[in-house]
Amino acid sequence: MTEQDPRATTGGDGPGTGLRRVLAALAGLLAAAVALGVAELVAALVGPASSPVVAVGDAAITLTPEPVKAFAIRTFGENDKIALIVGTLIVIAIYALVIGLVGLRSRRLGIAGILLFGLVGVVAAVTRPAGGILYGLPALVGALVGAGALLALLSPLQTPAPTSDPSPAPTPAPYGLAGRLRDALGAGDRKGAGMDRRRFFLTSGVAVGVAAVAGGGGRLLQQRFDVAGERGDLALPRPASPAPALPAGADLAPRIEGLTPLVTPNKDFYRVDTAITVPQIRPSDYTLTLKGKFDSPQSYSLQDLFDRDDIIERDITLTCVSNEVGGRLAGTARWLGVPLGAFLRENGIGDDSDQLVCTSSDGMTIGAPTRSALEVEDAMLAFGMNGEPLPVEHGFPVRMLIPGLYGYVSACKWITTIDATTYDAFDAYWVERDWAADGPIKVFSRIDTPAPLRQFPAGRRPIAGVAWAQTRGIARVEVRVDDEDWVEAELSPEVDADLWRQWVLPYDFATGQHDLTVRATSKDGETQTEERAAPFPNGASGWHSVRVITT
Ligand SMILES: Nc1nc2c(c(=O)[nH]1)N[C@H]1C(S)=C(S)[C@@H](COP(=O)(O)O)O[C@H]1N2
Ligand SMILES: [Mo]
Repeated sequence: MTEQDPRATTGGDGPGTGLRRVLAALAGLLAAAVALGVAELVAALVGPASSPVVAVGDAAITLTPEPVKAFAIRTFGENDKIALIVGTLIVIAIYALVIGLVGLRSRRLGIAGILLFGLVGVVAAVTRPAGGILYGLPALVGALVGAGALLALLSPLQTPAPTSDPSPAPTPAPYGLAGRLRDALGAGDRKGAGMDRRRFFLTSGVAVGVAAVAGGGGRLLQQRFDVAGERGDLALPRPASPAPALPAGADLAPRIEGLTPLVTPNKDFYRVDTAITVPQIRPSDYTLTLKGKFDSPQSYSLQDLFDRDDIIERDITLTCVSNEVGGRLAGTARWLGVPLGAFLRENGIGDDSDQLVCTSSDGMTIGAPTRSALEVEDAMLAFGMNGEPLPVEHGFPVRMLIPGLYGYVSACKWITTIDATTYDAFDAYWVERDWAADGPIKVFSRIDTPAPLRQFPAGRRPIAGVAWAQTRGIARVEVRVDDEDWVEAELSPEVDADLWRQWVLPYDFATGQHDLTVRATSKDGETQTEERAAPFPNGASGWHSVRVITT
């Protein structure tokens, strides 16, 4: 901003100088911060999912076209939700700057802008599948307080300061911090500009304080919804049918650096879902409700499920349809739960149901084929994962698992309802977005080591990775280096057809650049196709290849 007499360019109350505009934009930003902070505080009363930032982000996920979503998952991976929140905040910040500028010209328009912003938050929150009318409260209260903050901040920009002292001496002491700030920013541009900078900065300070205390306090209070404590106190039942012991040497990973371990620790297990705030369900509040085509639909508490005498424990590999060739959206765990087929039969499921619509506490719907639920061995309603209650992000307290199907049609987390219905009657969430209604997994293999574009000295080193074809099992994995013949790799001992298998092939690397390619064959004789397909709409296909350089 160039120094000039502000009175030369504005007539006092007009939209004014560059500085006035900068401060007005700042006022918009601060008003938005106050609105969001207050909304977080109110959300602490209503529930974390009612926070407007979360609700808007959540609505954005629902409304975003699949290709954009796929791009986001590709680009940000499991940080996609953080990216979304940051993106939402950036959009809000830009909007807020504009609101401040608009507010300088017309307060009414500025207020309308903030209320519109609140309305978007209200609509997003109220229309969340798990939301009710109360969910609109945080955005509403936030917007009202934010509008007040905008008025309070704009007012000093449009009223001259009371001119008691015509030549303010730069004596810091009596002014305090605000005074010094004013002096620093106001050098050469005196009170006559028609604004009261001192009052603006004081009000700004208050706004920052309110935003920080309400926002920070709100986030803190929202933690009272956390169920980590209850989860920690939960004792899992013992399985009537424990997982078969792993054969000696079942896991090749300790021998081979960079190879995926046979069992994935919970903290490393991939996570894919649409939940920005992870649903928090108290074990004592949990009910699983059956509806639709059952003889006499019932409800079950967590204790009812724990008390059963047919609990199974199984090692199962779970994979995601969004996994790219070479991707890592797959994991293996030891799951504990109720055998699904027995449970459904005992409740008299009708043979006219071909789809189980599973609903989670946050309103997600996952449509699983009834037939697989009944017939696939080891399909279950799981409540234990690697010896612990399900981690909250992985569906606490109960989720479904059906080996051989991608998670989006089988693995409903935070499951609260199973509706025995038909494909004709209902399209579940992903199917509505044109993903395939059927989700059998494809035969898949991946090179874990050497990593792509690694440079290493020529000589012998293992090429290794994992391969899977759940329910069918892996019969063979072959590796090709450059244009040489396919060579069969050594497989880890087969534990169960529902588990992935590790494979390894020691290879003598000559100096130069090499392309390594892998392909797997299932026990029923299907060799992975070379034909590349993107994950949409029914899972990626194609051989995984990596290029390495030896020196
Ligand atoms: N409630 C709910 N369940 C869900 C999803 C979801 O978005 N919401 N995503 C599904 C998808 S696409 C996959 S691949 C698996 C992932 O399970 P994980 O996060 O435990 O690995 O959960 C499935 N269950
Ligand atoms: Mo998935």
